[in-house]
Amino acid sequence: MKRKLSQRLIFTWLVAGTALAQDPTLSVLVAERHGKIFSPPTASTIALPGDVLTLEIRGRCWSNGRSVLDPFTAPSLRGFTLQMDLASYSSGATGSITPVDFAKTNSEALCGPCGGPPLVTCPGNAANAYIDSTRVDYVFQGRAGFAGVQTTTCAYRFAGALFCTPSDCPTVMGFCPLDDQKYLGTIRVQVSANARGLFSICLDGGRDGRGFPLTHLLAESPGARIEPLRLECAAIDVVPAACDLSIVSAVPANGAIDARQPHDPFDATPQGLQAMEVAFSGDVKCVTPAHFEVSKVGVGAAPAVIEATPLDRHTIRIEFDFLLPPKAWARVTFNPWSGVAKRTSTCVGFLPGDVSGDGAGGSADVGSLRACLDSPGTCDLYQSDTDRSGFTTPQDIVRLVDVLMGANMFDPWNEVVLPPSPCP
Ligand SMILES: [Ca+2]
Ligand SMILES: [Ca+2]
Repeated sequence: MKRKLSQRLIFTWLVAGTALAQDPTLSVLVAERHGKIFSPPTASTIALPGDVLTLEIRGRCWSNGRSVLDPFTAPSLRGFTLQMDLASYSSGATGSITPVDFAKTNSEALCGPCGGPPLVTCPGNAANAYIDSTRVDYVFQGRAGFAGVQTTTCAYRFAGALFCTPSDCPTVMGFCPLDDQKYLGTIRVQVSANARGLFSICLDGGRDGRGFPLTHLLAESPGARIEPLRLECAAIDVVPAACDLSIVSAVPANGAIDARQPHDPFDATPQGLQAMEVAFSGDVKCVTPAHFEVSKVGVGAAPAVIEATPLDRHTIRIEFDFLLPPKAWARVTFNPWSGVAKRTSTCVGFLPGDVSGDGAGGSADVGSLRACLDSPGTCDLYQSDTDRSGFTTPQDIVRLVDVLMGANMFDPWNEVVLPPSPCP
């Protein structure tokens, strides 16, 4: 192993000084997204539901399994067969990224089940998967050959071959490292409306029923496969559609501290906020749970927003996947996906006993609760309804003292403090 490495290093130094050991590589790259052209194409991008992306298959470093491309002995490339990995179309969290018009052109009714032989009624999808052999960077550009795409199977298959004899086949078809990629094919895909998460769109590295690799390169002598191959996928992170709103207010209000009991006196089952209302600067119909991010200052994990239900034109009720934990701030951020600068947040804290909302529980809060009782309507329930009965009554004063002193099953919350609110 050591000797092999030193041979590589010497050879690398002799050939180019910068060449890196690399297997022949086929990549799926994003060349265009929603009208934005990437030059050069990129290995990763974000996309919105409904986006149409142009993907290109490119190759580099034909070296017949040699660790470094040798321009004197590298085989010429005689042909290629590439097959898209059908499973990668649904590799995100939900939804799919499929060839444009996939449902119309490759429906089971027209084409038969995926994996089976295509029916004669299958129209295929030549408009959205093709090889442009006139491109100057096409791997066989300017040479007599064949280029075609079979789209009547669900996993589209690209193929190219040169009409040449070993003596006049091109001898060197690419250099390492990355600066001489050759184009092999194009596929246009569409992100489904319900797609979310990170998709990895790939060529199929598997083998057919006879053990033949579904994606392979052929060297000059027919049937001589160039192996091993490296397959690189396009990473497409599907985020929610842009929703250009900002948070205007919330219930509980930004900076509010829930002062109620964290559980019943004789039952440790946690109690707390699992929902809040958020008002926005505009119509909330574009808001989804995926637009919210929750971070937390204090103990325990941060919850996630799992429901977003419009209450009226401007207000959403959001629900968390678990109760906001005590002795912590939860920062709820709305991400409109139209620029980091446009994010807005609201924070809510949970400190049992802190009726005054100053971030510390103590005997002064008993006085605050008395003031709430003396002047009905001046305090919110999250401050004054210590026992979570739905009303503020003298019983809440008794419960507040229990919470602060640590009576029954309560931890003592007297003199517990919260850090400052993470929201401005
Ligand atoms: Ca207080
Ligand atoms: Ca009460």
